[in-house]
Amino acid sequence: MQVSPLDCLGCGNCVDICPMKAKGALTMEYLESQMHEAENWEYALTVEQKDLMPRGTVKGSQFAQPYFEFSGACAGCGETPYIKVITQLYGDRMMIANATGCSSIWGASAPSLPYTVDKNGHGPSWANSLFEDNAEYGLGMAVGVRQMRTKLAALVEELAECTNLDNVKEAAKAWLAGMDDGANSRKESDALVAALNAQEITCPHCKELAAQILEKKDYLVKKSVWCVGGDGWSYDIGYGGVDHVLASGEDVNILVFDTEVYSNTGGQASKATPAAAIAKFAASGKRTKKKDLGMMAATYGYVYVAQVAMGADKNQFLKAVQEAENYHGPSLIICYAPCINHGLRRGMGKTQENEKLAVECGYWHLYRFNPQLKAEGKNPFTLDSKEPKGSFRDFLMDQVRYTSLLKEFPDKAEALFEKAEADARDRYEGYKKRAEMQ
Ligand SMILES: Cc1ncc(C[n+]2csc(CCOP(=O)(O)OP(=O)(O)O)c2C)c(N)n1
Repeated sequence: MQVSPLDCLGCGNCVDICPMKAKGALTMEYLESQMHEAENWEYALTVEQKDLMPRGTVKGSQFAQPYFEFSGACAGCGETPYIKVITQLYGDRMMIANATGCSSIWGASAPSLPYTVDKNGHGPSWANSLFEDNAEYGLGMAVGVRQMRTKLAALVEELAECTNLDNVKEAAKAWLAGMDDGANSRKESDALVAALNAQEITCPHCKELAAQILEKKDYLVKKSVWCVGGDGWSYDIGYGGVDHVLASGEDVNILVFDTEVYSNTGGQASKATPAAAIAKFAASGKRTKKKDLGMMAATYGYVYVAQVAMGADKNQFLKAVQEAENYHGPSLIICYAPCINHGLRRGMGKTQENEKLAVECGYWHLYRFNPQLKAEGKNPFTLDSKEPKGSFRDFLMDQVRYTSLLKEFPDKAEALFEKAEADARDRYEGYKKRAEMQ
């Protein structure tokens, strides 16, 4: 692992949460004194990347190449770390539909794009669509890919039956058996392409089939389709589309960066804004409860749902991402994302810690709803948050979006703070009951 000092935004989160912090493994230093690290960075780019540990683990994922680098996000942004890790797991076969919002801006800071490729030229495909139809845009990608792969499967099956070349037959059968297995489909696709290219196929029918398969070879690899965006998109303006895609049953992953406001346009209230928070259009503090998007989606029963906060529990986040991706149906992952709009008193170098505190005091909850467990006769709902401890009020008082309520509307503040805490407690109690159901 190597840091690129010339690209570092200087937020300091890495130092703040480094497990070897006490030993001084990472420290913040002035750039001028770190130019040797820039040389090390150049060298690191020449070293072949290898999976030193299983990629699905917190440590192992960090040895994998990110397909997302040097974004145009604010220093300490709570959104970008989530997508960076997801690209480390699936970047070489990801397709991303991005709703307009901060994520479409840091995701395409023209003229440079943070989504990148590996030495084979593989990387995520990315495009931005409208606020009001981004989930449908991603669904279109998934349906298009499904059509292409269904056609490919028919061609490969026909080839496997017709050919009398053993290695072509074997490669075709292996691909068919594992075509929906994301982790192995690259290997089997490469093997099939190599077999088709290496062999002198003489049978005219097989020749024709091989040509058609090679023409569509980009679709041999199982794709990982992601619709991403903020809470303004998913809870509000694009909600109809999100709901439609979740209901469709298609293999699409929806990732929500929940900053609890419309961040990119300056912090307007959304249905994800909790009671008492000050936001535009809620200048005297939001009066109503935060919408529980996750539980609404869970009512379908066949949608994978998770609520995560990387800074609180990296393992739970990674587990949720892998369960969602492996689930051959719709998935929704809601990520808590601290933002400059929150006015964190301790600064944007503490956003990861802020996620941890949010979960500890019961402001944000971690859970997973996995329909596959239901099929096994188990409770599909797992509550990953512990019983809240620590002061909910202290958590609020560390953020300008709440303290400004106290300053500007002292007569209303107390009741709204109490409501915010009661709302969060209510959610937690509901989750607890759900988790205890047999
Ligand atoms: C239909 C529509 N209304 C308004 C806008 C203007 N707009 C662009 S980005 C944005 C805010 C996005 O907020 P959110 O989805 O929460 O994402 P964040 O910026 O917080 O990541 C708005 C209102 C738009 N693009 N489309």
